[in-house]
Amino acid sequence: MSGSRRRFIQDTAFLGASVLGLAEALRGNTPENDPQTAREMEQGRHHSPYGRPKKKPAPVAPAGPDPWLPMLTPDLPDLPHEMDGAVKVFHLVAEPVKRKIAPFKTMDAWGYNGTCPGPTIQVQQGERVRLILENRLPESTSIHWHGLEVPIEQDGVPWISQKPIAPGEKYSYEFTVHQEGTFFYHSHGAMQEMMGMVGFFVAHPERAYKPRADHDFGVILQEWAVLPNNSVPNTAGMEFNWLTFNGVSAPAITPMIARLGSRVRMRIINMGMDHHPIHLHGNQFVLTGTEGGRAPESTWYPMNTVLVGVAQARVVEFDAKYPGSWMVHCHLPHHMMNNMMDLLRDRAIETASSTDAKALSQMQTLANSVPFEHVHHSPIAENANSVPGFPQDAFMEMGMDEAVAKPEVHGLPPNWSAGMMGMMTLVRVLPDKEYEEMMARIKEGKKEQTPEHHHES
Ligand SMILES: [Cu+2]
Repeated sequence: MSGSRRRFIQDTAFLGASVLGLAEALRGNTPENDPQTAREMEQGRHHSPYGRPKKKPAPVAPAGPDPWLPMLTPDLPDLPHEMDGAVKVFHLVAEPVKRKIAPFKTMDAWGYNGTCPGPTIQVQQGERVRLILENRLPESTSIHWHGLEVPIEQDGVPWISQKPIAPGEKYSYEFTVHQEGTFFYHSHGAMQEMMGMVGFFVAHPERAYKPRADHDFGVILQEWAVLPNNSVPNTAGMEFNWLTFNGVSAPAITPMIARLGSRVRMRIINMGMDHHPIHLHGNQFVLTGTEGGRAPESTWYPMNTVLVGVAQARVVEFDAKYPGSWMVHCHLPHHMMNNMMDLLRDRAIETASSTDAKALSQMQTLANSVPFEHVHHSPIAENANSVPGFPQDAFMEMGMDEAVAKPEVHGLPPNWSAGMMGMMTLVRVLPDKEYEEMMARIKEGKKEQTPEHHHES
């Protein structure tokens, strides 16, 4: 870069900072009473519109990073860590995993540390991390830190930045997280990705985002092609019949619980073959971040459907002003169903000849294999079979409240589960008293539960 060009860029940066400084002064937010700005000034990163300050600003105690609000990933655990000096050390185990995605469907997927997707990693901007990967898969693997700016030798691409990690081997990644935002970790093998090898890597900001959120939830979008009577996803298939949030299909997905009047953040990441328009009922949200970090507030505008493309992260926030159990779901019609292929099979062969009795017996057959006693579906007309196009949604909905019961669904109306399939969950906005009761119920429920653990070996 030529000297004059560099100077031009410096001057431009100077001008930008000056305008910013002026705006701050006009708002009464002078650099002197803003500790962060004062510190920046001390470090020479901030330029006053009136030149350098005459007297040095009063020394500011080195403020530590802000405390952060942990993100909750429904139906997935967090990955614990230990400290080695100032380094946060995480242990990841890549391995085959049995994942129960619905009361009547368990998949043989691949994941990390007994879950699929893998456990959530949470760190704070500025921290140094060491991530030790043990490969218990029958083939080589590696981990890519999606969106993180790491040295090339930490990038996790086999043969380009490292040797593949052979079965039985361990490999250590180490880097400093200088960014904030919503990132992923995932295998860099395409088929391994489709077997489920992905997880959240959240870097909380050194300085808290404004406005602060009271709840922070994470959702991983995945899709699976599982042929009838199979448990292993067809990773080359494009006909997806199981759609999951955090590795579970509705109605088995655990609802998100928020306090009325709070600010709710949702981080959604997508590891699949399709883009998913994620829609929130009854509220507007703003897009506050992407896979690249926080978006400036000047870019926020109201919306209620956010398209989460493959490999993208979308972070939205809203004020929970309205009590109720509000749906959050992918709006692609075929992504609001479970095991679509199987259910459509009969109808494809016998168009418009399904009877109520036949449908009930089919549903009961399935119900018998899972722990619930009754099947419920919406009423149909007496002449239903004489109407071209019938059935459409009839017989697709199946209540299974008992099979998916958990504290977070307490108080939902009977047969609530019949209306929920595929990529679909609820944000339950509860007034103070109900919220407190719910939290107590969840705490109690956690105590009763024996931890679910599915190690293959
Ligand atoms: Cu979708």
